[in-house]
Amino acid sequence: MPVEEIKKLQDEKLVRQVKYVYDNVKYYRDLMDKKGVKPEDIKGTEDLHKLPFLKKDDLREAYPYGLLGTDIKNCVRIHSTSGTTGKRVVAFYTQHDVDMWEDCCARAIVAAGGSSDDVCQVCYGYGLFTGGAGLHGGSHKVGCLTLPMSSGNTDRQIQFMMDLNSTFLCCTPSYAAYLGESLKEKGYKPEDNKLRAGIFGAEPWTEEMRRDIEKALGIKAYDIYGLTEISGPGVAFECEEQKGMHINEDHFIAEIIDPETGEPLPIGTKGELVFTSLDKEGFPMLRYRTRDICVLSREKCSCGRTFLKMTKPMGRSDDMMIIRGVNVFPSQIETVLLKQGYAPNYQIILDRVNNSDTFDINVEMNPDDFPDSPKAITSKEKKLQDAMKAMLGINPKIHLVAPKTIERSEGKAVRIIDKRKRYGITT
Ligand code: DLL
Repeated sequence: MPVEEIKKLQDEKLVRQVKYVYDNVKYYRDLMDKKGVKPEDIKGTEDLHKLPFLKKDDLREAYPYGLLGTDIKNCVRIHSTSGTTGKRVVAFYTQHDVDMWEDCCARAIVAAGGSSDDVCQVCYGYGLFTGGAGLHGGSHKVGCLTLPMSSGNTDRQIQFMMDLNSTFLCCTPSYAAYLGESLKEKGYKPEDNKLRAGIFGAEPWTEEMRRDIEKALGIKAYDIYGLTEISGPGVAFECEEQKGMHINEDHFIAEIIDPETGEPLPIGTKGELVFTSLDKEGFPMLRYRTRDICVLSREKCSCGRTFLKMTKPMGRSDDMMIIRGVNVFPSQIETVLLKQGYAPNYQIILDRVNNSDTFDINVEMNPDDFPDSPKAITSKEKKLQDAMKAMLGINPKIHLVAPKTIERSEGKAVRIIDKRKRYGITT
């Protein structure tokens, strides 16, 4: 579609969607009223900046139903991702929303060269996480033979990949790298598998990692971006050019803002990505601040697609970490520590070993609750680890350390030591 037509479509959809949200979502109507904006003030995309932002904190405040755009009986699905504290983000989908989302994922598969001739192995997690369901739905829409593997069980992944001749692989880039290593360990060469392409996202990865994965698996590796609040994977996807991801602009408007001031920035400037969903019914987000930092570009793409492109996220404007594909906030860790009777004196150490993230948390013991035997310490560590697993969904290694041994900083506490930075991983 020519860019002018995309703009016209967005203008029309935006006007309709703002009215829909104003009429149906009291929480957002209150935000608009507070800012003195009425639906009639929004005549097209040039008026977008007049609308208030939505942030992760709003989602927590409105949890669980406060941002629903329609009666709950019209919704057919939920998915969920981490919140900043105990409350997770819960997103609702009508059948129309699921269809639109699956179309977006289907586009990603087609852009990577997929068709109904392909066997698509989906090893993103199935469940509350959007990765499995999204790529699964997209794969069906394309007509691929879909292998709903979910994550883990590497031996079975490899057996099915080889026996059922998988041609497409959908998983996190770190799991793709791990599969590559595991295949090698089992004595397979890259040319022994039938894989042609992989669609990898949900966590930051680098061009070096892309080359490694392509070499190890003998495939083309494509990036895919998305977030639960806006639907899930497929908000943006890479094409054959493998240089930036096309944003599905018929469904989402992308803006870049200054993360400090909230002011919109021109295309080509680095800043925080903000999305407006144009036709979602269940969980319609207007000007949702993703906290992902990137650059947008309208340069002509050799694939012929006219959709705006985004670079890989280059970092975040908040303290969210992505560990083994799972979003983790330090505030969640603090919530657990306080509930378990610890002071919030802790340090998170992240590293990457054999393409897999390691996640350690050093926690200071309380001076008045100092276990006197190694066995008692181990048992306390285990208890804390279980509580962390319940909150975060992944297992950190807990190390209880003596009181006052974690270095105090004069300014902001240094809570996160991310050694993955040396591999270019920025969140
Ligand atoms: O991670 C959706 C997804 C699933 C995307 C499968 C791609 C593939 P959330 O759990 O809500 O949703 O996490 C969203 O993950 O704001 C980014 O910070 C990060 N992220 C997602 N895709 C990429 C990517 C899914 N390709 C958050 N590169 C987003 C870097 C990514 N970071």
